[in-house]
Amino acid sequence: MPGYDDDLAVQSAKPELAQPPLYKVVLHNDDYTPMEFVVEVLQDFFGMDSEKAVQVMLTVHTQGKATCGIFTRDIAETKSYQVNEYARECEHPLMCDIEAAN
Ligand code: TYC
Repeated sequence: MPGYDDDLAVQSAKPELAQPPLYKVVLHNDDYTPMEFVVEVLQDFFGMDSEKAVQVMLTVHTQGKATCGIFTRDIAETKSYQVNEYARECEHPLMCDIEAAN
């Protein structure tokens, strides 16, 4: 079959691409940030619908922290930075950071 050997050669020469390391963006509880503000942050920065945002906010409130999303390092760092900047701008002590996911 014309091209058959060539296709095989291309396939077996294809290098395995390593997956990039992933990082969790983690939100921490505090006693002062209003629940509504946290829900707004989860919707605006992590694209959650209101039901999911309330669920994650309540997990942080009751468990102390929760994961908001899992991203490559650059994106996780940027999200965490933007959340912290926005919280400070609004004068809330809300804290976001990142943790290795794997
Ligand atoms: N514990 C806060 C309160 O009772 C609510 C809160 C939830 C704060 C999640 C931070 O990441 C947080 N108002």
